Amino acid sequence: MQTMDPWWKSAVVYQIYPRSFADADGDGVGDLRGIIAHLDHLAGLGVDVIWLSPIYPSPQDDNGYDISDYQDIDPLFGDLDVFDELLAGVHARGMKLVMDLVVNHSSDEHPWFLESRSDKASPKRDWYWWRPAREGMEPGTPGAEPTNWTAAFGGSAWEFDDKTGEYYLHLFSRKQPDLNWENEEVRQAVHTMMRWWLDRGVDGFRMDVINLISKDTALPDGPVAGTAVFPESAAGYVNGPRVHEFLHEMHEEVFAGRDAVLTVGEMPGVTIEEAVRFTDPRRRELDMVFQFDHVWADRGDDPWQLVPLKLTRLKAILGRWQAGLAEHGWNSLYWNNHDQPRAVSRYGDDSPAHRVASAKMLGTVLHMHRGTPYVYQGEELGMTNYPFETIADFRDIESLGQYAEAVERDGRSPEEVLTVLRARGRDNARTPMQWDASPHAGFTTGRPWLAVNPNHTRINAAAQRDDPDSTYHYYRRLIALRHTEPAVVDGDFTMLLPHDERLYAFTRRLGATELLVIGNFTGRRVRAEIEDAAAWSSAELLLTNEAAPSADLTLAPWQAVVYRRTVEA
Ligand code: TEU
Repeated sequence: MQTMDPWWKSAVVYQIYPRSFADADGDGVGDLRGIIAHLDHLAGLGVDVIWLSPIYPSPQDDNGYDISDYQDIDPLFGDLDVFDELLAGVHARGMKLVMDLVVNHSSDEHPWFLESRSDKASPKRDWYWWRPAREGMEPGTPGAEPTNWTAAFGGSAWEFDDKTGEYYLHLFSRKQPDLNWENEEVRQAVHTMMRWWLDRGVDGFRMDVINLISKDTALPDGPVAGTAVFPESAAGYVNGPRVHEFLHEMHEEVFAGRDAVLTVGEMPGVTIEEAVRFTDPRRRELDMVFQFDHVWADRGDDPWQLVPLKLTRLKAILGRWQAGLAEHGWNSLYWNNHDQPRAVSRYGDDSPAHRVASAKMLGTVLHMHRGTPYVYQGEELGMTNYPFETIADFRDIESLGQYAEAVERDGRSPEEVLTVLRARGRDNARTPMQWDASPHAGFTTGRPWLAVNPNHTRINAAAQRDDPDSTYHYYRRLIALRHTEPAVVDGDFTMLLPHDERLYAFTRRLGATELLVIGNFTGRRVRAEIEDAAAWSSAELLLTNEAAPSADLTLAPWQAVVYRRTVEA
């Protein structure tokens, strides 16, 4: 069937975290030549788009999410010539390349901020958020910050600057001052920079925390979050008053006439209603957004308490997003990224008995939803969380900041805090890619910046490429299914068994084609009590990670099945 769909509806995106992907020059940090050397791994997997986490010049306070020059490459990763080579290599293999756009904030070492900070009368003063101390308070003393907002990595979101006696706003680290999007010159500078990258040949942008760019200019105090964990409903800057206007303007200024690009906005705290507005094509803002509801579903009121994730909760959340964006807009689908623990360790079972089956099951369930799936590097190998022992094993500014606050300031026990960081910390996703069984997993010949997971001797790309039953080859088939079966792309979504704590089941329907997808989220055999079970069990089995189920649709531990049948139109 011929559809008018944009190309990215049938695409699969692969996220590379360059620092941890492959190191070609032996300094222990991944680089662009390392990526070039492994492009065939990605082409072989069949992905359509590669998204690169930031590679721009940066003091690396937050691993590149603090940018000091938007139009160059950090020497750590290469230079613009190597970048052009990478881009050509990606395009030659029929794939596209999407850059990370981090413009809610810059680095405090960006020339814009240096100028802004230098003088209250600087022409760039207003490019950032400068404010005096709270009225009647002594500048620089505790409680004198202009608002009670907390930064995502700990402490106040306001940093006092001696030089001019005022505070600047930073929703993340103090080395990531927030840009002032109210200022038209800021917006124009960002648009110009974006056009420069598109003219160079890049195929789109993943936009970092883009729903935080519009602040309520009254800067009201917010509900006190009380912790370093990003406050979900923070007043004043989440989905702020002008965010739609700014993104529409960006669309007109940057993307008009460039139909082949992909735009995806990362949006902590976005609601379904807002997401529809951001992604309804008639509004000309973004193609899709990353929402956080499902990755925050195991977060309690007390951030140092691990809340077990109920499958019914996960299904309710993702089912709501499927229904909410069914008519207008489009979903991004992801289990993990560079900020989240490894999917198989969080939602599956990473023990030797069940790791492979549960990794494949998770991939199946995610990719069969309606939306554009994102694969995070190593997910296609079933890579797991890392066995962190002490806080000294972590490098992430967020984990270190949270630990300092919880243990040193609030007096929590180190073990209590470490238990949560082991399960949820961002460094789980950032350990080096496991290419082979050699020392340092083939990631580097030097000393890796973050330890390689000791399980790389068992879990690595080389072994999986040679094994047709591997997670890697299963992902290949899964990705191919999206490219060949239109119902995966365009079919309606209907959730089944919403109250079942063991099975994730749904159908997809397009014209006369109906797909049934079931994932067993347990290590036990479970019978799927769905209508038509017997009929379905004799339908065409498009994909499964285990032997075909019996006629009563009893699934093996962590089994996934995708059936297809033709129904009366
Ligand atoms: O993340 C924004 C965000 O809200 C979370 O994913 C964040 O990591 C949070 O602290 C999780 O607990 C984006 C980037 O993906 C992240 O790597 C950056 O650190 C952050 O923005 C700042 O640029």
